[in-house]
Amino acid sequence: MCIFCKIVQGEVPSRKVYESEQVVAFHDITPQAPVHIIIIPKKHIVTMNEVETGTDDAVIAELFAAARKIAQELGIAESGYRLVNNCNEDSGMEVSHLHFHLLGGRKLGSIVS
Ligand code: IU
Repeated sequence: MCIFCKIVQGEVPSRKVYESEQVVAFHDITPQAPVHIIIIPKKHIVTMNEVETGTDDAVIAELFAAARKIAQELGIAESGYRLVNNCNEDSGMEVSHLHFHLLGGRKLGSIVS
């Protein structure tokens, strides 16, 4: 089982900020900004490439809805934030379970490096 699936199952501890039937969000263990939240589907989808149009539409929509809600709750909706998805090797993806990084709480630098 992958590390994020273990977080979903509660086998690995995490600081959750959001949970529903299909989605979990938690504080990143190595935050890159004052707010750094990881938002994931509970279903093990490996990357964006494996998202199935139709089947996964509802869960993908909920990932975005969760990001909006968390941004509001953590007070970064108006100041601004970035939602990042890494896919495969060139992006630097480390955990092979679809996830979005919600980053904010400071002025963010270049989107690429
Ligand atoms: P990436 O997009 O796969 O590179 O990002 C994975 C992120 O997951 C990274 O920022 C890690 O710090 C974070 N993370 C975590 O929050 N908890 C964990 O147990 C593990 C990674 I492993």
